[in-house]
Amino acid sequence: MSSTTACRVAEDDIVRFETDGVVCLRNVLDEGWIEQLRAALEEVLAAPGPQAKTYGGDGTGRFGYDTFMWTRNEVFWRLQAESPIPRITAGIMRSSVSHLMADIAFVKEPNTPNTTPWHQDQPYGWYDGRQVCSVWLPLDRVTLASGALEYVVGSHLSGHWYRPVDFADGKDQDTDEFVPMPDIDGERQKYNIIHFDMEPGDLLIHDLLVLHGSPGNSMADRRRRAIAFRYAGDDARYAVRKVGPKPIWDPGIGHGERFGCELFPQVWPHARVPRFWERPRVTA
Ligand SMILES: O=C(O)CCC(=O)C(=O)O
Repeated sequence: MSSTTACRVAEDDIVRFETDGVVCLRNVLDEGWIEQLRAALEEVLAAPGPQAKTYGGDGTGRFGYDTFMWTRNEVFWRLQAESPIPRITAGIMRSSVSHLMADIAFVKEPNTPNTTPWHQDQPYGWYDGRQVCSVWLPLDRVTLASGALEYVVGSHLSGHWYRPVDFADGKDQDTDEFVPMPDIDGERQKYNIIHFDMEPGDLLIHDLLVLHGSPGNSMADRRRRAIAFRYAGDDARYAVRKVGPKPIWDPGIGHGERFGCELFPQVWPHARVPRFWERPRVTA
């Protein structure tokens, strides 16, 4: 398996990530990776994990979600061990290491009206620090009509952490930890909103505090399969939040501790991990 671009990240791309909160890298993964990931994703969808969810599905498409797939399916792990992605994330974060925090599938089947509400990722996530990022990797051609991600340019620098939003109803989760989400769709003209049309093999890398969301998939004949990966670098620490998603099992580290444990492994420079997919474990 080879990449079609060099693994090193151009300074211009790092600066774009730092100023806009998002950068699109073109043609990073070759067709071999995409085919393997498509097949692996079908296996995961057919045998959903303990935190899988489905939104919609009442005769109008389906928005499917699953996570920690690398613990069950070796292809998701091999992407970390053999593709250029982990090294790129360390470069983008200007970090000497990259730790994998989670992988997440976001699948919008044809004719899925469900939007992804505007949100930031970090208030949902178990990571504090500024050397953090997400990679979003589509397995189909993506346009706004099929559910491309939209971003509020520079919003990661606002200084605000917004309340996590429930993907099912778009409502803020009530917590005193964060401030309420602004009504971005109600005042779109106030914001600098961008999106990227993408091909399989392209990567979107975003700061975990940038505001983003996506429309439904209005295409009748095209799926919108995407996988996201969260990474943390040198300054990141494990965070236990009052609300929002939790890791798939107890990682065995406490609030404020460094990453690098079995559930949040170091992926750059490469390190060995327990082969969880060979001995599935029972989760709560
Ligand atoms: O694919 C989507 O619609 C949502 C992706 C997303 O919000 C994320 O990766 O943080």
